[in-house]
Amino acid sequence: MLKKVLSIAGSDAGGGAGIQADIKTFEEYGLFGISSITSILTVDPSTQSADIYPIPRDIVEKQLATAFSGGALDAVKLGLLGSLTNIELIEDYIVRNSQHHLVLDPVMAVKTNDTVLQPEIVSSMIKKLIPLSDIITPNLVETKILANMPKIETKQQMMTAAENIFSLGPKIVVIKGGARFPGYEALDLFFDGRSFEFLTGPKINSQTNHGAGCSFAAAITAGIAKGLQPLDAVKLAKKYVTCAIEHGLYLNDFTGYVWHGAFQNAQQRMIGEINYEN
Ligand code: PXL
Repeated sequence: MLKKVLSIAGSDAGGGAGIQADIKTFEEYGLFGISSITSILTVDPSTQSADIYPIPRDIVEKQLATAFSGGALDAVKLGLLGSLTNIELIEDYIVRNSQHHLVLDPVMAVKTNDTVLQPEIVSSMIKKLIPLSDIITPNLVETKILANMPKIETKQQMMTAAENIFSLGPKIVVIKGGARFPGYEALDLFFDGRSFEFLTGPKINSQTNHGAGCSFAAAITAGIAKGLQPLDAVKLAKKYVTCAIEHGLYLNDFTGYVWHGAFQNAQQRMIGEINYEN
């Protein structure tokens, strides 16, 4: 049966990250994607600085009521949350619907500028949402903040960070070291409280990586919805996102997006005939 997966996140006006990345990824995995938009993120074409416009509370609430109107979903992914009131609403809907299969991508910064966009929401996320999450997927910037560590440059530091974040209450920690981690490989770490598993992949010589973090977490969520074991979901997500980076595209001279259609050979859909009679 077709499974339903919800993304509660920001809308990326450029189309490659956020809600757009999530819905495209869910579709590629053969799932029905649903969205609750918490905020809209725009990037100024001349300065490349990002602005976040939170969606008013009552509109977020109405979206959540719509999305959860049939009860719990097969999986839910959380991304950019936008405001403190959004966090409270989301916690309420997750708890009231006994929603499991919750993947939290603790978005704090975007690639255009690595400064934390909304510091006030970090402590609320730690208190209210991290303990509810099955999998949390911080990137290196977010990992340093959540683990309270000034730098993460070695595998040992990454493991210590995973333990620190695990102690905040999620069932599984996946650190997206990715291409930012020093060395020749794109290195991620999976930790379920018992054992550590490093996932390695090639560092791709491509700048088309905007949206990679969102798409990786969305693919993990999709894998979980499909019934994969968490580690298998993470391994498949890494293949999916590596392919999406390799086949990315430029929105403009500065922003190179991952392409979500690459893993399932969407090229064939672009050139194929559409049968209007079906
Ligand atoms: O990749 C982080 C991110 C999350 N959410 C939204 C974004 C971005 C990056 O651009 O636009 C909405």
